[in-house]
Amino acid sequence: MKSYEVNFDGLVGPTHNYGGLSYGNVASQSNSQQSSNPKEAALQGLAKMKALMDMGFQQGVLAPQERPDVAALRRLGFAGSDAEVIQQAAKEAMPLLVASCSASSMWVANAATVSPSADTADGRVHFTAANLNCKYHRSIEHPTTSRVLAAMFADSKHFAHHSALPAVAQFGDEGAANHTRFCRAYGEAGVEFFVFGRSAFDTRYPAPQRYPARQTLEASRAVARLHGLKEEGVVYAQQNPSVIDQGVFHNDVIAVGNGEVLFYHEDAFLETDKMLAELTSKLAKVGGKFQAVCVPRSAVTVDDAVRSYLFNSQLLSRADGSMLLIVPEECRSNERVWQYLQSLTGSGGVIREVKVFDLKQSMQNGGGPACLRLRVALNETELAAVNPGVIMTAPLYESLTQWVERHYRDRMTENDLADPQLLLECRAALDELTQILKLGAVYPFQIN
Ligand code: SUG
Repeated sequence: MKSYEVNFDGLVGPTHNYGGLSYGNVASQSNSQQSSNPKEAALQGLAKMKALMDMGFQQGVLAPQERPDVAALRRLGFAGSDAEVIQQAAKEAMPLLVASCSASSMWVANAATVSPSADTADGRVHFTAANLNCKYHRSIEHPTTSRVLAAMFADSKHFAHHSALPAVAQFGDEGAANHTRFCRAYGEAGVEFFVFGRSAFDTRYPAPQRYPARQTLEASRAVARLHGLKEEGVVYAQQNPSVIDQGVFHNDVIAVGNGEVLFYHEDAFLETDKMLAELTSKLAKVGGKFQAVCVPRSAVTVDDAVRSYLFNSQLLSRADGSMLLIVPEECRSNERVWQYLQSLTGSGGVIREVKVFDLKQSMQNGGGPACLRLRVALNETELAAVNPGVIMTAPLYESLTQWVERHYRDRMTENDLADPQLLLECRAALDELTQILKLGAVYPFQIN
């Protein structure tokens, strides 16, 4: 049976703004308070989805969330009408209003961890929503994420959904940003690679000193258990704490894998040789030939990687077996990175082509091409069971583009977030979106 990797991209929500909310994420911190352009952000994301679809890849779309999250503000004690809740928060606790307005759900690599049916004990595709509990503004995403995923992958014969892990730092889980899967073909059993930043219970593991390690080993193990993965089909590795301290807040900022290939920076992991040997032998047991493409620090420094997001690229398999790298514009403007990419594609290795996309609006908050997509490997039958409303087509691209043009503002600052009118605009837009994507009622304002 045919199988595919389907990339579901997060549609940027109408409140996209630079809130400076993510300590440890250099771009988020350094662009704090700048004015943003939600319309441009959404159109940049849609252009990438359309381009990948036009190249023949399977592409889907994941809806944004209801923001401002008035219900979350009410849980923090703000009361009155919706407008009063927003105004009171703006007056008394602006950072909380900003957090409740974040469009951070666009980075759907953090929405969930997904295990394809070929790896799981019950032969279904498993999803665990990420609790994202390291940052308040992200910790409020998972209830809606779960409803949206359930509306997209509704058929329980093929799809199993797990709610987020316990909402404590010891089970900090950031989803697919710290998870990659190696395989010979998407429909065959593979090796799932979980990368953690620290252990919550075992003090023998080192931890970063400056910035938080968002993913714990215990969370990764829990997800593997929930999904029914076999020990011989899983590899755990620890992120090098020193790269976390240099701004690598997720592993997908320093490594990306696809098929039999891991593309990574020399400094990305601890005990790299042991990890590579385990990946090689476990992939060999399912008939695959693991291939490591290591970028030496002499060619690209960790700082270059963090600034350019070279590794936050999408590594895609082409029909002839070679691979294509989708990188952000920032890679082209970094001379060393661009030079490295030229030598990589010219070297006769598996990665043959690089395509550049302008995703500046998202990049300025630390989200590159790979952050914007959730990969779901599906066989033909499973793909046919996905809600067809969320699969990208030329007409869907047209209607989403027009929807953005109709509803989005082209400038957003803190003052705009304090405007109660924004809430009404967003709800009107999202209500229409759920009809376009045929999701049913998924937002708090639609179900309460
Ligand atoms: O969690 N930025 C996100 C970026 C997530 C990128 N995702 C992956 N690497 N997969 C984060 O730090 C910034 C929001 C703000 O500051 O307004 C933010 O949440």
